Order: sequence, then C-alpha cells, then structure tokens
Amino acid sequence: MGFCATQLERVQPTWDRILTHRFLTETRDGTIADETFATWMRQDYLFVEAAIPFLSILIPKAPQDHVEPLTQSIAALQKELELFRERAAVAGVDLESIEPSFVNHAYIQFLLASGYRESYAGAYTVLYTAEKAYYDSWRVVKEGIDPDSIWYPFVENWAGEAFAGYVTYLEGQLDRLADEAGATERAHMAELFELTAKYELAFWEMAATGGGWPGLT
Ligand code: MP5
Repeated sequence: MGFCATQLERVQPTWDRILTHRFLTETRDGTIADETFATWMRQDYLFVEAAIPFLSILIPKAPQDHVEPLTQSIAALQKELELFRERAAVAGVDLESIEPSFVNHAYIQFLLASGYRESYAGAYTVLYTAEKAYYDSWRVVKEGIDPDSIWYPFVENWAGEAFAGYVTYLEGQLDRLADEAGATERAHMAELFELTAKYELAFWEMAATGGGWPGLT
C-alpha cells in the first residue's frame, strides 16, 4: 500500500468526521443557513489567497518535473478566487475587509510555515492532504445538492473530473516522494498528514460555528 493510502487509513476517524460534518451535509441537503455558508466563503477566500504564496514557496524546492504543474496550480487558484468573487456577487456576500478567523489564521500560518520550513516532501504532504480533503468533502455535497443551487459551482470546482485528476496526480507524486524519503522524514510526513487532516476538520467546524476568536466573540 502506498503512503497516501496508508495515511488515509491511519487518520480515518478524523477523515470520517470531516466527511460527515454538518456543514457538508447541510450544504448537500440545501438546509445550510446563508450566513453560515457566507462565513465559509469569506474564510476560504482568505485561505485560497494564502495558498498562492504557499505554492510559490515550493517552486524553488521542487524537482524539475514539478515546476510546471505547480505553476498551473497557482493559475488555477487565481481562477478560483475569481469564482469566489463571482459567487459572492451573486449571493450578496461582502468579501471586502474580511479578517481570518482564529482557526483559519492558525491553518494559514501552518501552511506557510510548512512551505518555508519543511522539506519539499513534507510541504507536498500538506498540499496533498488539503486537496484530498476538499475533493472528498465536496463529493459528499455533490451526492445530493440541487444542481440549480447557487453554490453548485463550488461543487463543480472541487468534485469535478479535472480536480479528481489533479488529486490523483498529487497522490502518485506524494507516494513517490515518500518512497524516496528516509524513515525519519517519512514519519514526519505522517505527522504533517495527520495535522493537516485535523486542520481540515477544524475548518468545517469553524465555518459551521462562526469565525470568531476565543474570548472575543
Ligand atoms: C482547500 C481549500 C483546497 N480551498 N480550503 C481549505 C480549508 N482546504 C483545502 O485547496 P484549493 O487550493 O482551493 O484547491
């Protein structure tokens, strides 16, 4: 079994909590409150903005055959930000003067620190786990959401065929990087995998409960 399959099995309890999270099931069933979805939109807009410098940091560390795919991923994120702005306009959600929630702030710091401090394989682990979590999460939503929902373009973005192909590509590459890593590095990659899965769960929980800071809201 490859590294990714092994890790997905290891973190399965967390992964199950992600995929059964009420944010996803309520979005799927069309019962999500507009303000709750708006919280996710504002916070994820900031997260995607931060993912651009994260990917940029990886480029100088990347093997040559990863440079073009990483560049393409950055271009895809720019398009994704456009999708957020377009949907926000449709839904009347204000994306101006927004601040990261506590959980989002922590996740963004973790993302950028991983980009700067970890080995390429370590940072790539964070990338794969976050993308895989979004793919699996939006597949849950796709199972029942009304295709006329104003949120459907987000479903198409992360649960469509193009993104599925991207996640499969990342999986193959991460398995290869893990094969090439030594035992110590591979164990650290496993920690980063688990931590990213926990952040993904925390992100849905934050979206469902509001984007405040402890003690302030
Ligand atoms: C992704 C995301 C997917 N947009 N937000 C979170 C919290 N996790 C993962 O990443 P991308 O870069 O939008 O495909």
